[in-house]
Amino acid sequence: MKKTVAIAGATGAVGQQMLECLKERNMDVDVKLLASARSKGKVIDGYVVEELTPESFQGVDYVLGACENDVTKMWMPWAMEAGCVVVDNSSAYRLDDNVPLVVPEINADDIAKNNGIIANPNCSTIIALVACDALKKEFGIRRMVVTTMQAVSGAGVKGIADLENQIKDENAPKTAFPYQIAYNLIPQIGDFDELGISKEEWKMQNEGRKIWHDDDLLVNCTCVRVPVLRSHSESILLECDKEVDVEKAKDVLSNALGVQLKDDPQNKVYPMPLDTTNQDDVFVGRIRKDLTDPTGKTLSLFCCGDQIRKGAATNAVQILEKLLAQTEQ
Ligand code: 2RA
Repeated sequence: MKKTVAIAGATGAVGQQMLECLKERNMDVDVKLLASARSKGKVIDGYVVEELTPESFQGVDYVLGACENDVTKMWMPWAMEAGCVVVDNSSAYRLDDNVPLVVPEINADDIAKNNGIIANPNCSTIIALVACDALKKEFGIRRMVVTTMQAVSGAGVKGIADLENQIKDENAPKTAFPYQIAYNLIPQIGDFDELGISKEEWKMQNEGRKIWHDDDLLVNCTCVRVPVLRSHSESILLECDKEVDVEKAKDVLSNALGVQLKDDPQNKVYPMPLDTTNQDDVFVGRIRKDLTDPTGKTLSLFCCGDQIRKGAATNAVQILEKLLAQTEQ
C-alpha cells in the first residue's frame, strides 16, 4: 500500500526542497502539501497546497516538518494523534531524550529508537559532522574549534530576498538580519546568552554529542552570517586523540559517505560554496596538520555543504527513505 507523506511548511525554502528531493529520488509515495491559510490553493510543482489544520494528518503516514519551532509545536500533537511518524527539521525536539537526532551517514541505527518523532540536526551541525565523521573514526576527536560562514538561505526565503534586494539597493529592507548583509558579515546567528555564546553556536556541541554518542565532545563555535545564497562553509580545527596524518586523513575522507574530497591547493582545488550549491555532498579540503601543536594531534580543514539540501531537506528525506525501507522488511 502506497504511503502518504505530508510536507508541513511546504512553501518555505526547505519545504520546497523536500518536495524536489522526493521527486528526484523517485520515492513511490503520495504527497500532501500543508502550509498556513495564506498559502492555501497555491500550486507547487503540480501539487495544491492545503491549509494545515488539526484534521490535515488523517490518512497521513509520514510528515516532513519544515516549520519554525512554534508552528511545529502547534501541529505536532495533531500528527501524533493521527499516528504519523514525523521527521522534524525544527530545533524543537532535537535534544529531547525520547527523540533520535539523526544524520543517516553517521547514526542511522538511532532511527529505530523513535517514538513517532525523529529530529533533523541543525544545518551547520550536519555539514560539520559529515565532514569529520571519518576522521573521528580514524583519529578520535576530543575538541573542535569551528567558524561557520552561513548562507542567507539559513534564514529562509526572507534571508535570500534580503541579500538579493540589498545588492540592488543598499537601502532595501532588512527583514531577516539586524544589519545589511550585502557586502557585510554578521557575527550573530540566534540570541546570545549571558556568556556571549549564541543559540546557533551551542547547537554544534549539544547536537554533536548526541549524534556521535560522545558526551565528552568539546566544541568552540563561532557562527557568522555571510552574503552567500545557499551553501554553508566551515573552517574546522580538530584536536584528536591520536597523532594525525594528512595522507591518511585524505584517504579516509575519499571513501567517506556523503563526502567529496576537494584538496589540491597547489592547483587551486578546494571546497567553495558555489560548487556545493544544489547538490547533496559535503566537500572537504584544505586539509593540513596544525604546525603550532607540538603533539601532532591537530588537523585543520575547510568544508562546504548546501544548507537547504544536505543541511536540511535531503537529510530529512534520507531519514524518510530509511523509515520506508524498514516498513518493507
Ligand atoms: C541558519 N542554521 O543558518 C540556521 C537555521 N537554518 O539560520
